[in-house]
Amino acid sequence: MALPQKRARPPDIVRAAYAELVVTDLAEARRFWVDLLGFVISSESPKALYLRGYDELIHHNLILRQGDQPGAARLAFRVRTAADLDLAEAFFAALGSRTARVPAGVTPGVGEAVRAEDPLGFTVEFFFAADYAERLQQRYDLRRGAEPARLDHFNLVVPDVRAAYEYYASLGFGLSETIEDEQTLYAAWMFRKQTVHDVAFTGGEGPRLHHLGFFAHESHQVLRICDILGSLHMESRIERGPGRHGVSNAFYVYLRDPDGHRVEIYTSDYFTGDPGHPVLRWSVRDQRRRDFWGHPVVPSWYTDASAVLDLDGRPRPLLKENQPAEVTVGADGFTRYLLTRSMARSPAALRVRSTFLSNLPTAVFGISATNAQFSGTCQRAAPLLPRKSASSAASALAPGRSTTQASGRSPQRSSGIPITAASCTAGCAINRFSSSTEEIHSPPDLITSLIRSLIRKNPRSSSVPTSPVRSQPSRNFSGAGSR
Ligand code: XXG
Ligand code: FE2
Repeated sequence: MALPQKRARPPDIVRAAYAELVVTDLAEARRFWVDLLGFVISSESPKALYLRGYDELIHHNLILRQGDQPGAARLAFRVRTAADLDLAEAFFAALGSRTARVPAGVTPGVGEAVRAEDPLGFTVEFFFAADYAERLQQRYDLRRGAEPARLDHFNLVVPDVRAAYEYYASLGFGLSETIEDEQTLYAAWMFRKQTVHDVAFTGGEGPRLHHLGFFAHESHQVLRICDILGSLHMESRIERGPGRHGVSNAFYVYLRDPDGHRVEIYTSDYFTGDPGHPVLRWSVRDQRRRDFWGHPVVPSWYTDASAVLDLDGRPRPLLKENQPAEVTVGADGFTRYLLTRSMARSPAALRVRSTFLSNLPTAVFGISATNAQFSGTCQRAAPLLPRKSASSAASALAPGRSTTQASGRSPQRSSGIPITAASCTAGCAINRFSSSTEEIHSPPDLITSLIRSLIRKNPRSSSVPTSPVRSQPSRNFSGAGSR
C-alpha cells in the first residue's frame, strides 16, 4: 500500500489505549492475566473479559476474547476529540485501506470508533469517548501480581522497519530510539504520549504482534511476578529477563500467556515531551542495546509472535522479512563465560563444548552463517543511518512487494549502498572455537569470536561504532511527535 503523495491530515492520537487478543481457553487466560498478573476486571461476558490496570481511568486496556485460534484482533488508540474520528476515516480512505465505523457500545465501555486495516496489515481502531472506570491507583489493598498500571505500548513485527517508521511518522508519531547500522533500520520506538513509545517495530515475518507492554511503577513489581511464577513452577512462562533494557532504559520482563501471546512488564523509562527531543540511536553491534547488562536475547523472542486478524477476524497473510535480520547482524544471543584454565578443563565445561559442537549445523550454520551477517559484522563503523524521503516509504509499502523478493538474509540492501562481504566460511568458526582453551562459548558467542578474528585480520574493521548516539531531529521532523 503506497502512501499517497498528498496525505490527508492524520487524527490527533493521544496514546495506545487497549488491545484485543483472541485466546483459546478463557478460563486459563483469566488465571494468567487476572489471578497471576493482577489485572482488574472491568466487565465480563461468557466469551470475553475486559481488563484494566490499577492506574487506568478508561474502561479497559485489554480484551481477552474466546476463539478457536489465538490472534491479535485489534490495536486501539485513543484520539483527542470526536472530530478526530472523521480525520481517521479520511486518512485511511486516502491510503486505500479498508475501514469500518463502529457504533458506540459495540465494544463495552467504548464510544463510536473507526477501525481500519492499516498499510502494515494491522487492524487498528481509533476512539474518543469511553466510559470512565474507578482509578485504583491507591487501592494498594487490591493489588496483586505485577501490579500492572496501564497499557504502555504495542510492539509489532514488520518485514520492513523503515516503511513502518515512515508510516507512523505520517501519523504524527515522534521517534525516540532506534537500532541501526549504516544501511538498515532494525528496530524503532515511536511515541505520541510523552514516553519512549506507544509503538515499536521489530524486524521479521509480519504483520504479527510481538508483544503488549504494560507499565508497572517499580522494578520490584517485575521481580515479584517472576518470584510468583517460580513458586508455582510456572517458570517456563518467563521468556526473557528480568533485566534492564538498553533501549528505553526500562526495567523489564517478558512473559508468555497460555496461548503464547507475549506480554512485557515494563517500568521506569523516561520523558520525551520536550520539543526537539533527541533520538537515541543504538548501533546494532552494541551488546547493551536490548539488555543493558549484555545478557543474550533468547531466540524465541526474535522468532515467535502472535498472528494478527483482519476486520473480519481472519488471520492476515505473512510477508517475509525484507531486510537483514538484526539477530544475524548484531550480537544478540552472543554470550561468553570467561573461565579460568582449570575450569575450562572441567567435565562440565567439556560437556558444554561437546553438546554445542553436536548442535552446530542448526545452532550456527542454519541461522547465522550468511554473507549478510558477515558483511554486516565485519564492516567498519560508518555514519549512522541517514534519513530517507517519504517517497521511499511509499515504495517500501507498495503492494508489489512479495514473499519472493523478500529475502531477509540477502546482502543486497535496498539503499544500493555496496557492502563488502567478508570471505569466511563456517569452518572458520570451528577452527577458532576448537583452538580456544580459556573461553567456553555459547553457540552465538562462537560468532563473536569469529568476528574478533576477522577484525584482527582486517584493521579497517577495528573501530567500534559509538553507541548510543543522541541526534537532534532534523528540521522537518519533530521528535516530540507533535504536528
Ligand atoms: O519496550 C521495549 C522493547 O521494545 O520491548 C524492547 C524497550 C526496549 C526493548 S530492547 O529489547 O530493544 O531493549
Ligand atoms: Fe516492549
